[in-house]
Amino acid sequence: MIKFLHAADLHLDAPFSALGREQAVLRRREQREALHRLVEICNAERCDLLLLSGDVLDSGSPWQETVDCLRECFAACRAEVFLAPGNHDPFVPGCPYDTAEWPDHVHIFTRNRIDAVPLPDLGCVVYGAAFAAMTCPALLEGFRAEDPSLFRLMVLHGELKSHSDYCPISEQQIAASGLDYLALGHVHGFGGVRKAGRTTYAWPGCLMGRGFDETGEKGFLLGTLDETGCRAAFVPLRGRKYEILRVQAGDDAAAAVEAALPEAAERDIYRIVLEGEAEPVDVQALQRRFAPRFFGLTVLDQTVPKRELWAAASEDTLRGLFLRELKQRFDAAEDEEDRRKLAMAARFGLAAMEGRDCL
Ligand SMILES: [Mn+2]
Repeated sequence: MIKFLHAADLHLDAPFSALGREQAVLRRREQREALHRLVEICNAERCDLLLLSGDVLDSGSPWQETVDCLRECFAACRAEVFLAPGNHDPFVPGCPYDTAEWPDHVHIFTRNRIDAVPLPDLGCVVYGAAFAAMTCPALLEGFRAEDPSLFRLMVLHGELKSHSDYCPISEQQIAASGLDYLALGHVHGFGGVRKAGRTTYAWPGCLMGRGFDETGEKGFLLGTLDETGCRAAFVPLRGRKYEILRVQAGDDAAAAVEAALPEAAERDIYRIVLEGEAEPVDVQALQRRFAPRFFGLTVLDQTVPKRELWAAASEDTLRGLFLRELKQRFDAAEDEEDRRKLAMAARFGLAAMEGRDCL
């Protein structure tokens, strides 16, 4: 049996430009820590292979301490390490993959054609290729792994599209590949463990969120390969998350936010979007009040001014007639609860007549 850990799109040394300078420095350090954790897990799980499907570095000119960290982590990894450079970290002369010294059990693909690294002791062969520039042609086209006596894996950066500058891949190519497992990178959201023909394939998504287009839990895949087939499952890394929280601001935005706050978000980076018809919102005050509850917080005001509910009651229209009818009942209502229901009926009715969402 072969056991593998598959991760991609670490984007080490990403600029994190949406955060302040100190927080961006901290986030970059956390990225390196995430790499350490990944290798610790790989060792603890006794994986045979660490498969890294590109964009491990965010650019071709990372900080030296990041290259050192990568080398140390790889040196500490007891699995055979395979790295297929992607569009952010293509293998070009002079890049860190080219110039740094890597331990013998680290295999970095260097060409934009598929190469094979047989590992007879493990009974497997690992194929892979590199982006040799920011773009890459369709490398899987026409590929077929032939040796039935070995488990066949591939590490590749690319996307499932018919036309793309980023190594376009089709399900037909995957099904015809003869591979047992195809470890892909480039797509930043985990899209499930999939199958084409008898080949299992997956994008684990990026290892850490870097912005509000990368929300939710991030992680990697742990998998096994044996005579009965390939099994793989997503494992969250439990790093900081990016989340977007939408709140109906209403009459008291602070109270509405308070009520909508998640249990524990001190580690996470949130965007709170205030919505709906509301009293004017003091964004600065909300920002000051709630910022300490998060690692990072941005409050956005997307509310619309509250309408005077009965303003159109005097109109000689269906809307006017509807509002006059409800207003009479509202004025005659005995208690607050009835008045609340009648006001809500008026809001819903107005929204329906004007083709708006009711909130
Ligand atoms: Mn990427």
